[in-house]
Amino acid sequence: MATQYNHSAIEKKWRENWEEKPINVNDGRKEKYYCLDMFPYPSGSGLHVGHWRGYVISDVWSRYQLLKGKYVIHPMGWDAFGLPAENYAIKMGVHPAKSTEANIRNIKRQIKQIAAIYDWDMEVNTTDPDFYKWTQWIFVQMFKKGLAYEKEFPINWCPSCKTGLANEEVVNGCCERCGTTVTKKNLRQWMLKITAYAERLLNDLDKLDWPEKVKKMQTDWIGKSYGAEVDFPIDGREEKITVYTTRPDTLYGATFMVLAPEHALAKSLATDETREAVEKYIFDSSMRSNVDRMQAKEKTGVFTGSYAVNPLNGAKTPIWLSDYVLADYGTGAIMCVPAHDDRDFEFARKFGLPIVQVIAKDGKEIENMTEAYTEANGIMINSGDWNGLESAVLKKEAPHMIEEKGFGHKTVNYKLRDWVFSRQRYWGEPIPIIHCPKCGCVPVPEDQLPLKLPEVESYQPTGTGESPLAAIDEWVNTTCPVCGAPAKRETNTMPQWAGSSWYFLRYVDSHNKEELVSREKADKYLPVDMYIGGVEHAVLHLLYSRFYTKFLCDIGAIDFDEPFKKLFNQGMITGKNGIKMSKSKGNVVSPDDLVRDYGCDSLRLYELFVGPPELDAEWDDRGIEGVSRFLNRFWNLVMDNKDKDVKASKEMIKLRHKLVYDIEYRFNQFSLNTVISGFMEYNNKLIELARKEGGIDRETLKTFVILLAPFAPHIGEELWQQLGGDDSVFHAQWPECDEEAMKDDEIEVAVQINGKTRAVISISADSSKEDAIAAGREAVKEKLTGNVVKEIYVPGKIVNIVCK
Ligand code: ANZ
Ligand code: ZN
Repeated sequence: MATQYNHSAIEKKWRENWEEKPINVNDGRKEKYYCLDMFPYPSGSGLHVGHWRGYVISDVWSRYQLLKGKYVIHPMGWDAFGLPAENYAIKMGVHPAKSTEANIRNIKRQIKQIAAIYDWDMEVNTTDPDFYKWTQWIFVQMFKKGLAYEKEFPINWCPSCKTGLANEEVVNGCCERCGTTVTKKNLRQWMLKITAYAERLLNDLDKLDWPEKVKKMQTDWIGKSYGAEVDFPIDGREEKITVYTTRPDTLYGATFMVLAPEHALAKSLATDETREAVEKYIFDSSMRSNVDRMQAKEKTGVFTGSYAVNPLNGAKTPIWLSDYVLADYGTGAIMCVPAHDDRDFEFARKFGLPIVQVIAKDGKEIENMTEAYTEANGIMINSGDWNGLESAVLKKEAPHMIEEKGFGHKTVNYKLRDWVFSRQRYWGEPIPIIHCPKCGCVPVPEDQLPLKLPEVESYQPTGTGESPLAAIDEWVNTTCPVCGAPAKRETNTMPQWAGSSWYFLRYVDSHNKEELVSREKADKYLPVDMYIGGVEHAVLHLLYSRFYTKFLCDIGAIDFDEPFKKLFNQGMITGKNGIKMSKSKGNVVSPDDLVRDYGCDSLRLYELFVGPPELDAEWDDRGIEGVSRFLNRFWNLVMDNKDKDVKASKEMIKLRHKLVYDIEYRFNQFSLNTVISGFMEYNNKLIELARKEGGIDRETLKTFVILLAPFAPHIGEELWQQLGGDDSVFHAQWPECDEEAMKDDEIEVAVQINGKTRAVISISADSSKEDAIAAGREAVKEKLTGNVVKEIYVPGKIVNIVCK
């Protein structure tokens, strides 16, 4: 027997080899393939086996493209601004740049253990001034186009992180980072007008080869709906209240109105009797977050004392305030149709308001309504001249009718809000704006970018809604770039998403001092062909990146408007019983020991073997034994046969082509776990055939080694060399499958009925008994009389059907 498989020696040897002479991914190749990982936040706790999975998937896919002859772009970098580094700084007094640097060093060491073909020359770090210069530059371009603007309004506020949050960062009413209940605070904010792109962000989803689930999440997040704005005059006053409704067909059923407590008219609608209650209600609601308000178990509200007039029938409807109506959706005011809307029904029941049914199934009114009739199909009743119309038809026509009658107009609404883009924290990109008393907001001139983060004494946010930067007088006080007058710098910083919204563009030209990315390189290497990462980024990062890309396309910086052609979401690796791996639960499995004991190649295979890559999987260390045993057996197979110099039999050639076909098919289906089990099956088949034929030809061995190499690159290179391959196995040709060669041989079989030959059929040589009998019956089905009592197959010779 040849030498034993020694993973440590082999892996060490090939690491050193690749370090010295990196695998060339470019030599003269024409077609590019950009395969991108979602870049990590360099946290202090390092990588666990769950992080490995995504990186192994992307590396396997990249190496496959390389073997298919493409020029592969496969970069890695660091999303390094953000709260954890800053919170650590507050606690330990270490500058976030210092701890970030140490974390990057550690994670980079761990990532290198995976042996992925990252091009480290492309590496980016969002906290590097040479990088964030361009993050700031993009902001300035948006400012110039009116897409970055200032606004004072109640924002989501995390009292623990002491910072404002985007809607996307609030999960079930709590801060996404620390879990504290989010409240409201009135603050001057920088906003990005992502809503200007709502329609394109929605429509262009069609162009993308993304999981339907993610597309649906983005569609829902953008939330387009059609409806009408209807004006209700206020009884006895000049002003009108405009409501937004998707159901103008129910206008006759509007028995009261509800305004958001923040509505501009809310306070003024109060009368002497109601003023105190109204003001208290407005104050109380200001303390609650949107999500909290939407999910509240019990509806609350207060009557203003004023009435509005239904423009259709002149009915006087009481005006209430309630915080189930959101200030920043539609017009912040609604007409309430309790008979046909659940929330309105609940509110009407609680406060004893009238309920009038206007849509009826089969035209019959419900006697005792116990819940809203929310179906849109039925016949109109109690609706004046609309009576008898079909509600589905009316729903479509009502907006036009309202427009014609002159008390409203049709509208389209989006749930998508503009993006709250300022944070009152230290560890982020300074917003490059100067506030001049004469000129207003003036962007920092582009030749003065990057505007670097200054040193501070305390990283603690002030808690007054100002960032720690506000405490540095020398930095804050400056002069206006336009008029030279004394002026002040903006002290807010950008959210963590700023750098990750465009980093993928920078990789392909990461050293460029003049431009964000040269047009030449952008045209040649972008956009991303395959993006691999967790599904948790379905709306946040992936929506922001699409927005940035569209903007940069609009200003001519790049020539495409979707960043990621294809998206793959890998499932999570969990601890036992599906529990998320975390330090606090003590169930984190570190890759380090597994690499030491079994080798990198075994761990790579096992990461894929645990289950379909798109599904979550429970980790069990013991499973790695199985793949490690396979690598050993494969090693022995190649080493035992490499020098035998046998000629491939017909059967061997067939097996080789079947192997190529099966592996490639599964690979292209992204069914990576079944690729690994395929390797195991074919390894066994080869062992068996080799025993029968006295050996395996070199081409078959080489073919298998190439197929395996993307998954287990060290053993791939070593066996390739052992088989006499010069150069790297990754410069070999991906094997082609010849479907003709794969076909099974045909043999002739006689079909008999009660021992008499009635037909001769030709079937594949390795047909099963069932297949042979089925084919035989089919061939003689017209000659069969009576009941079949028995069927016999003499392999390769006869099918005999016994009838009575
Ligand atoms: C009358 C009506 C009758 C409604 C009915 C619904 C059913 P989407 O589809 O999500 O856009 N609405 C409007 N503005 C609101 C706000 N700021 N806060 C809370 N609710 C608001 O929902 C639109 C519907 O939600 C609107 O249509 C309005 O209630 C309510 F049988 O008007 B509807
Ligand atoms: Zn000025």
